[in-house]
Amino acid sequence: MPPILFEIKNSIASITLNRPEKFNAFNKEMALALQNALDKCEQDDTIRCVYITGAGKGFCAGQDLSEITDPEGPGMEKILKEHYNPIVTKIRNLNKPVIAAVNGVAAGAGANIALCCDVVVAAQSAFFIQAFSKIGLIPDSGGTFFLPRVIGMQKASAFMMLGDKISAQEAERIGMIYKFFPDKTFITEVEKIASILASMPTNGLAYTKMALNKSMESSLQQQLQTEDELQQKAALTKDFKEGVNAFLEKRKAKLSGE
Ligand code: LHQ
Repeated sequence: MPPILFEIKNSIASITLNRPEKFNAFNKEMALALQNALDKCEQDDTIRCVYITGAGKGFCAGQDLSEITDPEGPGMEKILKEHYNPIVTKIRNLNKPVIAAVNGVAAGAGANIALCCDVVVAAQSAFFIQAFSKIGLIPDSGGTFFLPRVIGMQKASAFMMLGDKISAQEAERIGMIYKFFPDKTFITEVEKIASILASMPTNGLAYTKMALNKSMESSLQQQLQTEDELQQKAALTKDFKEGVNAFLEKRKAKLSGE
């Protein structure tokens, strides 16, 4: 069974983590295959939105713990450097929106990879766990960067220390995710959001993402400068011209993503 399923339809790439018998826990093969799929998304200009989901009941249970004790395994010193850090970096640098479609449990690195995506949605029965503390590890995959910024230091540190199970409903309430949807309609709702994003000004969204990336570590003056630079670039896109003309001519804009 391939560790990742990859499909492109109507300008949307879907990436499915595919180790359902292990709740899609990451081993080396799956981590490298996900990196490869993200590279394809970056390189293929026909793709205008990406979503990541899980096969079967879970989204992703984090690191496959049996790989850690495997003498033939990659070894602790390589796992972050070569597996998770490049995944998080590729998602944040991808020049199109990435949706995390959390269909079931998201634990450990699985939770934090979901939380670094641009739009995080979850099925009602899904839940999130910062599972690291239970096995004596620290949260990784960008969790200590994103989670306190998204929900504040207090809840982030409590979740990370206690390893609470956070329901999709609670995650939406505290602003950890964008929305949750009933299980039955979940994939339809994900595809609706993906097709809206795929029909929007792709370059403009990429510049928005760059500005938000910088915002995490900038002063106000630096951020105003970044907005100025990126707005100049956005104003050079075909979609900006078309968007303004369509508004003035009172017609629907034909946005090509260019
Ligand atoms: C699993 C796993 C799993 C293997 C479920 N591995 N089989 C970075 C640096 C370097 C090293 C370490 O890691 C990291 C990053 C990390 O991600 S650390 C955190 C690793 N993840 C965890 O500690 C989560 C462990 N899993 C769980 O706590 C539970 O399985 C969850 C809450 C995900 C689901 O609970 P249940 O719904 O009760 O399902 P289950 O426990 O029965 O799991 C279903 C199957 O999946 C089961 O297999 P089996 O053959 O018994 O049916 C589990 O063994 C397997 N599985 N997670 N991480």
